[in-house]
Amino acid sequence: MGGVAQKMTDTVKNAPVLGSSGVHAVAVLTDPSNGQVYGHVDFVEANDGTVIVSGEIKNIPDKQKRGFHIHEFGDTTNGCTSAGNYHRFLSMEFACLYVGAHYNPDNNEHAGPQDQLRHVGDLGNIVGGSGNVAKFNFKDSLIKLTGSRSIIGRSVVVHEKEDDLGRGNTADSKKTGNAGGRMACGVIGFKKS
Ligand SMILES: [Cu+2]
Ligand SMILES: [Zn+2]
Repeated sequence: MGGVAQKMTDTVKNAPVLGSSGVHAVAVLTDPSNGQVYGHVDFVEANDGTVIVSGEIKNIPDKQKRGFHIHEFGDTTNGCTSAGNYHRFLSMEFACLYVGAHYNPDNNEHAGPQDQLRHVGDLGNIVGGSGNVAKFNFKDSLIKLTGSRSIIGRSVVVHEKEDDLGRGNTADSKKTGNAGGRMACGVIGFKKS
């Protein structure tokens, strides 16, 4: 056996282990306003129902943390942001019109990924590493790629500051984690397996 058939066998052998749903998703993150922070995030549903989140984001300074969330909407009509000064002039409610606030189907307060009660979209922080690249690979048990709570069609946002995980003792801490503006975002779509 050789040629195409052999290649296909090799492809199957080397394929990642599919989860219960077999659904893979990806978000390609950019910042339409300056393009400095960019990268991609992959999502794979594992057999135990958790979702493996992996990827890399460029231009996150070494050892610095940046808020990392699933936001409610996948509408990047007006960028992420913060695009220019657009959102800085508007109240929080208006800023939520496009990619929206953190995905929060249970109406909980903002918290960290390890907390029992949190926004579903609260994935905490990513951390810059060597070459100012944030690389990550972790599991989350609240986000889903199938069913009524699927995150497909929503967006991933990287913020300008560290997410305080709801522990900042300010009103905003329990809403946004005081993570500041939005540096990059991308819509979560189906990925070819
Ligand atoms: Cu966010
Ligand atoms: Zn949140």
